[in-house]
Parts: sequence; structure tokens; C-alpha cells
Amino acid sequence: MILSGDRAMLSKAITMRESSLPEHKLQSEKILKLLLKHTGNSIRIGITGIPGAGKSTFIDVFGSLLLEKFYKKVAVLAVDPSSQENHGSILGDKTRMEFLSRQKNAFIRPSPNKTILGGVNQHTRESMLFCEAAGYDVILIETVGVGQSESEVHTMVDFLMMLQIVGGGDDLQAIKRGVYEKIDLLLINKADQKNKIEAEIEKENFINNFALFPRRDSGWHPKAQTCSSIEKKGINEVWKTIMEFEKITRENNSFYKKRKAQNLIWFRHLVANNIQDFIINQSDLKIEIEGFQEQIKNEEINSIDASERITKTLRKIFKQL
Ligand SMILES: Nc1nc2c(ncn2[C@@H]2O[C@H](COP(=O)(O)OP(=O)(O)OP(=O)(O)O)[C@@H](O)[C@H]2O)c(=O)[nH]1
Ligand SMILES: [Mg+2]
Repeated sequence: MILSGDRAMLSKAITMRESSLPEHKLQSEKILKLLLKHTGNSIRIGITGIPGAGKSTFIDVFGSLLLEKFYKKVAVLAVDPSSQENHGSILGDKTRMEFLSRQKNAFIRPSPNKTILGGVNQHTRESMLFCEAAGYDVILIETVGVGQSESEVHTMVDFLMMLQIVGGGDDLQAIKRGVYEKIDLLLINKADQKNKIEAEIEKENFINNFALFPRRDSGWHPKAQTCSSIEKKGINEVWKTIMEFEKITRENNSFYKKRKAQNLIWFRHLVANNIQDFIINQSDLKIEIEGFQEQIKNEEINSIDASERITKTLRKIFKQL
């Protein structure tokens, strides 16, 4: 059913994979395994940028272009940092992607963010695989550029772009976190009305800065472009750049190399999660951890002492095994 592109089934499979119930985990793992041979046929694009940079608006316009002009099926995985507390923001994103959310060849899925600030997580990678099996040609992952999110999304996409607002200048935080070294395209957004000239100047500055970067093994050098989602300018050019990237990196094989390396990262995450689940579900330990959490809340024990006691229990369990 997923293979035939049924969106309701696709949603269901993703929800099941996100569930923390062991039976759902097992079942969804089985489904994912069966689908694996049908995955990998999309171009995976990460879109990052600070809150309000215009990511969702861009995705709506860009996705529409892909749908209408290039006849692509587009899936959007939006990692919503506030979805835990505020369900309203998911709705907000859907309305911002007003066009896309009404198209039958588009699929929009907000991912609950169970990890850190705005981060993508394991579920995002697996949701992407489900979407590929359902026949989506382009996967767009929207992630808020704070904290670790660029590094995480970088381990699951082929192409990473960052949206920056005109006048945002050289984002100091981004420089500190080495974001510019990870991205394939810097897109200066909102290059409209009175911002047009400034956007061009900023673009040139970035091009000059990027020229100083060392050559990458992938053979791709990061680009800087301008766009306006409101005026629908520079959108086609983004797709052109991505196509150029795909051509170059497929020809020199770095496209596959990166995906292979990403599979290793996925494997490590799965192993780490399984180990964690396995250990935590040892009933004695689970009870002890819950107990300590209460005690920490009541200030009856400090975190270090509590964690040391857990390590002792772990040692005991492993000697018994
Ligand atoms: N002038 C102008 N405004 C824009 C453009 N793109 C987006 N905006 C506006 O910028 C605001 C934020 O846009 P969003 O698309 O929600 O930004 P976002 O990066 O998805 O924000 P978060 O999801 O909160 O991180 C909205 O009010 C948009 O209308 C543009 O190209 N030009
Ligand atoms: Mg958004």
C-alpha cells in the first residue's frame, strides 16, 4: 500500500515508527526492512536557517515549482521544535505551505522533535525512507538552524542549503558553529522591495568568502544565491544549482560515497538506541532510574550520586548475564 503511494498508509507507517511502544517498533522495523529496496531514489535536501528566515514560505514556492514544472512528487518533513508544547505551530506551518498542503503529489509531515533544540532525529531519516518507498522524488527537510540541527541534518541529506535574511549579515553564531563549511548553498532570502541591492552585495561577499574555503572532496564548492519567495524570484535557479550538484557528485561518485557514510551513521544510531532500550528495559534498572528521578526532583540525591548508583546496578546486571 505504501509502495502504491497511499498517503494515509504512509502517515500511519511513520506514526508507528515514531511510537515508543515496543510492538510498534518491531512491526514498523519489519515494514521498513521490506521497503528498503525501494528507497534511495530521491534527492534529499536539507533546508536550515534561523526562525523566521522564510524556510516554510520558500518550501511552498519551491515545492510548487517542482510539482508543476518538473512533475515531481514532493515530500516535506518539517522538524518543529515547538510541536511538543504548542500544537498550533504545526498548523501554522501547514498554512504557510498553503499551496503544497492542497496538492495530491505533495506530502507534508511535521516531525515531533523529541531530541534537542530544533534538531532532526532518527525518525526524520526513517520517515524519509518511507517517503521514498511511496514514490516521492524530492524530500525537503526543514530544520531550524539552532544548536546541533545542521550537523544532524547533514548526516541524512545529499544537499544542504541555508536560508539567511538580507541584512542578517555574517551570522556570527553560524560561523562559530562551522555551519558555512557544511552547506552547499547559501540562499539570501527576502531579496525583494528595498532589499534587492543589499542582497546582491551580500551575495557577492559570500561568494568571495566561500572562494577562500578549501576544496571539498565532493568536487562541489558552496554557492551563494539570492531569492524572494514572495516575488517568486530566484527559485528556479535553486533547482538548477541542485541539479548541477547532483550531476557533478554522481559523476565523480561522491554522491554514493556520502550516502554510504550516512548509512554507517544510521547503523550506529540504531545500535545505540537498541542498546539503550535493551538496558533501560531491564525492569530493575527502569524502576531504579524512575526512583532516582523522583529523588532528584525532591532534592534527596544529587545527579552524580544517582548516576553512579545506576552504573553499579548496570555492573551487577552484566555480571549476571
Ligand atoms: N519580504 C519577504 N518576506 C518573506 C519572504 N519569505 C518569507 N517571508 C516572511 O517571513 C516570515 C517568516 O516566514 P516563514 O516561512 O514562516 O519562516 P520559517 O523560516 O519557516 O520560520 P520558522 O518555521 O518559525 O523557523 C513570514 O511572515 C513570511 O511571510 C520573502 O521572500 N520576502
Ligand atoms: Mg517554518
